[in-house]
Amino acid sequence: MTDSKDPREAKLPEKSNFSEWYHELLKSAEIIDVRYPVKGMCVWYPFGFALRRSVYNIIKELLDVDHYETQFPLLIPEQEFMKEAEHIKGFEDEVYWVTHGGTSPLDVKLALRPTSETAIYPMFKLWIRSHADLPLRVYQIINTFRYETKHTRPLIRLREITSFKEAHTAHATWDEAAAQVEVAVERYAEFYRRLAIPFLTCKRPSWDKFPGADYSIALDVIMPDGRTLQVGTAHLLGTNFAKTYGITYEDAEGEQRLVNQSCYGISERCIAALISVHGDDRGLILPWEVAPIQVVIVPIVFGDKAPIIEACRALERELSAAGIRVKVDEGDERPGAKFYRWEMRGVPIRLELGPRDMAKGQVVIVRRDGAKRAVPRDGIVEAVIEEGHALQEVLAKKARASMEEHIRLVQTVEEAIEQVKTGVARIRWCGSVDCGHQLEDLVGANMLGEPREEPLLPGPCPICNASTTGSTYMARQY
Ligand code: P5A
Ligand code: ZN
Repeated sequence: MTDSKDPREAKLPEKSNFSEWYHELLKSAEIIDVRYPVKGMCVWYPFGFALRRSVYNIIKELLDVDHYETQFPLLIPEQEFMKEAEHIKGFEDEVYWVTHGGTSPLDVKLALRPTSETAIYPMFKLWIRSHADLPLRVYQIINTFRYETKHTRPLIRLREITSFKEAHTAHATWDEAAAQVEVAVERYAEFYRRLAIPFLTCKRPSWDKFPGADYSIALDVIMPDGRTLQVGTAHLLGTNFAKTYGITYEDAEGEQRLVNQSCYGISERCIAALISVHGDDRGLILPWEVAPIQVVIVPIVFGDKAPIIEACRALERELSAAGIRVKVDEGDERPGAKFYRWEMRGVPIRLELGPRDMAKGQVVIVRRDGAKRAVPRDGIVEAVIEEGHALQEVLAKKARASMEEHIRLVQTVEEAIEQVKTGVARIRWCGSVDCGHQLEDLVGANMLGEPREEPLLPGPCPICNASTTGSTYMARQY
């Protein structure tokens, strides 16, 4: 699939060398091909796309309960795009414009959606008539385009976001829209729990909220180098867009009222987080639920090949019948080369079967984190599923421990400067915009916002000295 290069020759840098490890792994594990000749635009390898599919199936499953899936056009007419002032300010430098049809200039310039509020809300105006139409919840999984000027990175900062899952909702009241934001955060939390990825949840400071929102809640994952990756956001839009687009409903008393809205989004950054949080020096480690291949069977051949291969195929049939995504590697390479290849791709479980195992009526089961045991051939399906779920636990625990190691409560700006070199600092903050900006400047890191968990005892804001229980996370962000 890659160049004709033997995968054994591609040496994965150690994970402690995170950036190089990440880029090499995307290639060696066949997730993303970065050689497409447009900056910030990448190609999914089939294996990467299979992973994307299983990950996005979880999001769909979580949203399909009470959202409608839909699809809106990629192009947005200039006059619609230009209606909401805050929104335009936030996005105008990032928009690609279509200006021509063939050689003729277009009468109306068309924006390539950087996100779809301005495509969807004019239609919401047509769809929503009365309180009976509310709440309305839709989502789509589509590509969006942002002319990012910061350094682009595969899966992390793209100019074509290929897998933008955006949800948009409309409600009768502000409180209901705010409650929907909480529901969104909880669905995303569940999504990341299923990927065994721990995260921080913060309300972003006012200067970092989504353009056009009243407030924004973000989920951040701490990457192995201590920088954070924003892997999802939920925004309370209130009536800001409803006013601009005239989205009203008739209430029970026959009055026309503005709807209150929320929106929330996730991109392929969730795959970047999955790869980065769980992977090791040997490659990917994929949680059982999302691994495109869950089990690989490697025949250990001594002497007569045929009976071993036949036994491996029987094993494959049995596992496959139980709904497990399994594959026998019948290739001619030595087992070591096969181990290497499937470890790189993060296959959660490897089964080894040789003549000696057959004689003993057993199979050797090796989990991707290294745990190894022999199990009776008869109970193999149960054992495999048990180990698959055990791996999930191991990954979740390891990831949580690593996240906690990366967070430290600090008292002073100096300590914060030290801490953000390798992780996330939690520091007191009185909540004033002025102190916030000064903290960002002095520490040289971004403010993620107020942690939602346990508040602190009162102490001085490091900038203005006012006593406060308020605090914020600070980190260098991707
Ligand atoms: C919410 C969905 C929005 O666009 N409108 C509809 C709202 N929010 S957002 O925060 O701007 O984007 C949602 C999430 O998308 C990821 N993201 C990106 N991923 C890859 N490359 C990019 N250039 C990029 N920009 C944003 C982030 O995870 C963000 O939280
Ligand atoms: Zn202060």
